[in-house]
Amino acid sequence: MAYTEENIEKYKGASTPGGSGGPASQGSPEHIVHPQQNAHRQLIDLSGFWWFQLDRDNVGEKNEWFNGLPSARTIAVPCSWNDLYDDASDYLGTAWYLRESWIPASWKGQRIFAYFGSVNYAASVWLNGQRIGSHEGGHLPFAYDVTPHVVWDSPNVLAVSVENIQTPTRVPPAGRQGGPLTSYPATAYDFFPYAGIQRQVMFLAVPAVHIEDVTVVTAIEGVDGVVHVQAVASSNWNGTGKLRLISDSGNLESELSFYGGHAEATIQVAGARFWNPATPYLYPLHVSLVDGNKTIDSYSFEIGIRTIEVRGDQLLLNGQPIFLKGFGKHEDFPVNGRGLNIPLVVRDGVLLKWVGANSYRTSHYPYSEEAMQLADREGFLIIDEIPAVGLTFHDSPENIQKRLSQCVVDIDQLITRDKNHPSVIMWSIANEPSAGDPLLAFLGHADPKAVAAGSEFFTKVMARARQQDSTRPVTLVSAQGAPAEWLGLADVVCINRYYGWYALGGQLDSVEAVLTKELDDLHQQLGKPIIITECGTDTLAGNHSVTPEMWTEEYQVEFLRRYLEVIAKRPFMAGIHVWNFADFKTAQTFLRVGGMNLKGIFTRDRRPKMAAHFLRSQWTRG
Ligand code: GCB
Repeated sequence: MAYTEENIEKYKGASTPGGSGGPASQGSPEHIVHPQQNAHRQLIDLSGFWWFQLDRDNVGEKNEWFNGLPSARTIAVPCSWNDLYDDASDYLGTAWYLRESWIPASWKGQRIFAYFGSVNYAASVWLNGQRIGSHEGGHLPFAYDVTPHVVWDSPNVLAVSVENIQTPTRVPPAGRQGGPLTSYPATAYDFFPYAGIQRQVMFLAVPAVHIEDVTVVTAIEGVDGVVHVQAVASSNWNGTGKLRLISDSGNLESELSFYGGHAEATIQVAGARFWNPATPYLYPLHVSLVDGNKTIDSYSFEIGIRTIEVRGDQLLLNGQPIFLKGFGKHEDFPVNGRGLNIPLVVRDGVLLKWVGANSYRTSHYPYSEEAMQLADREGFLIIDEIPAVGLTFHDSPENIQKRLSQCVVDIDQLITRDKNHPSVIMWSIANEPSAGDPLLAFLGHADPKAVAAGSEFFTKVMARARQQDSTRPVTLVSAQGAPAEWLGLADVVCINRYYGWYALGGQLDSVEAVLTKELDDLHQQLGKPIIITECGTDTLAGNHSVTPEMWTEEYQVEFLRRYLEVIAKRPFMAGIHVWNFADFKTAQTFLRVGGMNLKGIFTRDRRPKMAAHFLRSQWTRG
């Protein structure tokens, strides 16, 4: 069978297991594996200058700005718009992006996708004046099959309208409006609402019948590794394929027989090298589709053979207890904002190693795929989080239901994107939801109705996560005062604690007793591993005192010393993530000097505070 331009017609509208339906399913994104260039796949990276215009009056669509912007400025992609233009810095609304690109004639006969790594928050896409579709939710990739809309004799005009209004039905939801605690811009979370096309945009060409998805699950049998692979080919493909894993002792191969687009195979790796933070060994894996004796598509990536599980009150990596040393982080840097910053991904990896960390959480949204690839290579253990920060349960059931639907979409898309990364050891379905009024909930006065609504909500999202991936623990990161019902739903209990800062500020001598009691009670009650996923103090670099005082570098060190001491004595503690790896930008409030959260152990430009040296002394010992 030949896969020519004519044949593509046949596949239009074919229902495929990855949820795609070919160009007929216009409007809904299609699943596509992470873009790569090889003998069968091509890509055009559209990073660089685009045209840009704010649409304060929402007239762009009516005035067909998708064909050309009336008063365009230059913008960089990928990048957040906020730090580039002063009039866009606090902007919450719609903005338009547009650029032209030739698509080579050699791509005729293939399926062509427009791919977006992350657009925050809602995106609508036009190609050559045709509306292609819309996507909601920042931080996760989406792609459209644009094959029928491509033009070959002139440049293609790609336009994207991006909109980042904070509303109660989105994830994260809008924050408190009005009153002394309102931030500017008003958000429900403590990081800056950076927006725009924040990761790469690409045109991709893949064969008409192509590899649509691959899922790898690994197991350990004694000294051997077991690699189970499920592959999905588009268009309900019936045919054959090949699996090849490159090992020290040569290539390990297996045939794939596709039936209705599905195939699976298992490869045994004798005397395998298991992936772990000290030796993050990766095996190249090649998947291909074969028609007769011709390879029609191939896809390659690296895998790690490892297991992760919770047994009793222990978190086990490859059957051995593991302790997470690391941080909550942010994707945040001056000028780029939350835009993909590959040099920063590498530099942060170097600093994480330097300080002796083996782990971080993608607080409070999925990070770039480059960050995940680096974590695989460097051996970082990742708690991978959807953007569900600041969920509330005291508004209408309709609002709660809409947020639930978005969380389910987010967890599906996150697991689809990150399931093959050995570095990802846990899914986090939320950060600090509040059971009623956040301040009252923090003080332990939860609203019982909100607690019940939250339990129902989290049970559903967790069930979805476990259904999509039964190989990793699922967690929910809780604030101080969170109801025990919520903590009990997680496989690993993840708690954020600020004794010595938001509570008991300045009173470090009281921290040990309070923290000890709380951890021991929680352990007794739940019998699960516990991780402190946040603890920290705002610290102005260069601010010092003889005895530890709040905001000084000495205070940050002493605070961390107390936490490490309490945790070291408790074998059920599975880790500590200091808040935060680096100072980061947030909205303006009276709580945040210069619009910055200063809890970093590094400054925003990655200079170490005393606490970084202290942690290094603790985490690189023996
Ligand atoms: C938290 C939040 C985090 C904040 C942090 C803080 O509990 O999870 O997003 O940035 O506290 O510094 O207040």
